[in-house]
Amino acid sequence: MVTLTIDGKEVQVEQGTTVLEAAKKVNINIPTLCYLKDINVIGACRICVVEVKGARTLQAACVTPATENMVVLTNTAAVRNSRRMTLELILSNHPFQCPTCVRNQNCELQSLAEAFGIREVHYQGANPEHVVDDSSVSLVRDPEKCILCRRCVSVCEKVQTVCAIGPQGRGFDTVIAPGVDMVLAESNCVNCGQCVLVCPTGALCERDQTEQVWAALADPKKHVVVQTAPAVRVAIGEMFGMKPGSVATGQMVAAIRKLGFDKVFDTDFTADLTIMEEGSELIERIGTGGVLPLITSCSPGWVKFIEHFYPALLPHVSTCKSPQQMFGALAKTFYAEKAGVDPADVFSVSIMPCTAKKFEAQRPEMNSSGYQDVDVVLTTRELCRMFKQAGINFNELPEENYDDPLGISTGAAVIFGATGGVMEAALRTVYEIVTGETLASVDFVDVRGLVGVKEASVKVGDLDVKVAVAHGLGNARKLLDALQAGEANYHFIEIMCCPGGCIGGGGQPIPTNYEIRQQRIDGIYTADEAMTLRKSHENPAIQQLYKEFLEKPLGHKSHELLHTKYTP
Ligand code: HC0
Repeated sequence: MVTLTIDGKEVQVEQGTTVLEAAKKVNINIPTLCYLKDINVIGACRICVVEVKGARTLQAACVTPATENMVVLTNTAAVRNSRRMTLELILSNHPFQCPTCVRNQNCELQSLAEAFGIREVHYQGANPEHVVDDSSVSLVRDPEKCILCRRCVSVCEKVQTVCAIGPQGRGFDTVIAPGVDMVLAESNCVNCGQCVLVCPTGALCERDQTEQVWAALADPKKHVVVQTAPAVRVAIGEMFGMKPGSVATGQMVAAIRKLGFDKVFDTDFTADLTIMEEGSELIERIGTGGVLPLITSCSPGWVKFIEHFYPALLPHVSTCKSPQQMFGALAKTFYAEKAGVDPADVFSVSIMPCTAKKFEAQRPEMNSSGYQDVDVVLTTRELCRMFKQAGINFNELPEENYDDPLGISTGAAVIFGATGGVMEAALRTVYEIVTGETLASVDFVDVRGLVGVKEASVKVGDLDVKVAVAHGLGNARKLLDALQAGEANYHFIEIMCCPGGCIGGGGQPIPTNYEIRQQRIDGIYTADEAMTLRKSHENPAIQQLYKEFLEKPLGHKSHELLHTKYTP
C-alpha cells in the first residue's frame, strides 16, 4: 500500500493505483475525456492534469502512479488554466453544431466546456473536412466530431477483440476509421455499438430511424405493432431521471401507446417461445448425437462475430432465430391472420437495447413471412427521443399492460436481458420437461453476474448438463478458442455480444458503465421475481400458440418461421 495526499486529504491505495483512481477513492473527481478504467489508459486528452509537488510539469492523473508521500493538487490556477487551454484547443478543431448534434446535452466535451466557462475559443484549428460514414445499417461515424480519445478503438480491440477501427492518417488529418478509404459496412464491424457508449462526443451514434416510424404511425393504411426487448424496461427510466435499474415497464407501455401504436407487444413473449424451441433443440441434439455444444444465436453482434472469425464453428450455433425475429415472423403471419389484417399492411417495429438488431432485421434470412419480418428497429435512445418529441411526461404516466396475446410472458423471458439469462431460462424449462419434476428453486445463480466466463453443471435426470456463459466478445473468443482446441466440454453455451448482456447494449442510455450495468441486472432479477409465472413452458399464450398454430416445438411451421441457418 502507498499513502499520498490529494487536496489535503490523506488516502491509502494499493501500489500501482493511478492518481486518478486514488482521487476517486476520496470523492475527488478529476475530469477526463479519454480515460476508461482498464481499457483506455493512455493520457491522450490531457484534461486530467494535476500538480504533483516536486514535479516540474503538470502530470496526467490517469497515467501517473500514486507513490508514497506524494502530494497532489487537483484544483489550482495552473491546473484550471491548463485544462481550459486544452479544452479550447480541442474545440478549435471541433464543429460548433451542438444544438443539432445527437449528443446535445449528453456530451462530455460540451459539459466540460460549460463547467470551465468557455465562452470563446482563442485558437484557430485546421478543421479538415471529413465525410460522414453512414454506410452501416446500425451506426454512423462523423470524423469531424471525433476528438481522437481512442476509447472506441480500445473497446473494439480490447473488450470485443474485433479491431474494426483504428487511427488512419497523421496530424490534423488523423481519423478513426476501419481503414484508409474503407467504410464501416465493408469492415468486420459487428454493429455492437459499444464504441457509441464510450464516445465522449457525437462522433459515433446509432442510425436514427425514428422518422420511418413517425411516417408509419401517420399512415392510416398501416397497422403498426411494436415489441419491446427485455433489457429496455430496466434502462429507459434513466433518460427521465430515474435510478439505473428502475423497472419502468408499465410507464413505457403507456408512453408507447400514447405515440399511437395499434398494439404494444413484448419481445418477452417470443423469448419464452425461443426457450421452447431452443430447449427442444438441445434435448434433440443430446439425444441424437448432434453437434455439441449448442451455442445460443439470439445476439446478432455475436452471430456476425462467429461468421467473421470462427466460421468453422457455425454448426454449433442454434438454428433458432432470435426472439426479435421470431416475433417479426409471427406478427405478419399468426397475428395478422388472427387480427384480420393484411400482412402487407402490418408495420412491425421493435425497441431494442441493441444497435446490431438493426442489422439483424435486414438480413436476407429474416423474411420468412414473405415480407421483411421486422420493418424498423429503434434503440432505447431513439424511443426516448420520440417520447420527448411527443411531449410525453414519462414519469407521471400511470402504468399500463401489454396487449394480448403477444404481450404475455414469464420471468424466464425477462432475464434474457442479463448475461446468463437465456441459459437460466433454458435450464428452468429443460429440467422440468426432461425430468417431469418441479424445480425446488428456479434460481440458477451460478450463471448470473458480471464474471466474464461462467460455468455450471446441472443434474438433469441421469445427465450432468455442463454449461458455460460468456458476455462481451473477448470472453466469447476465450470459449471459442477452447472449443477449437478440444478443451470445451460443454453441452450448452450462452454467448451475448455486449458486456453484461443486452442491458449493456450499444443502444442503451449513455452513460453505460460497469456500475450501471450491475444496477440494470439487479432490475432484471427484480422484474423476474415479480412475475407470477417464471418458466417459459408455463406461459399460457405460448401453449395456446402451439395449439392453434405451430403444433409443436421443432415442428414444420416452426422450422418455416422460427429457425434459420447461418452459413460460412
Ligand atoms: Fe436482447 Fe433478446 S435478450 S438479444 O439481449 O435472446 O437486443 O433485451 O431483445 O431478440 O428476448 C437485445 C435484450 C433481446 C432478442 C430477447 C434474445
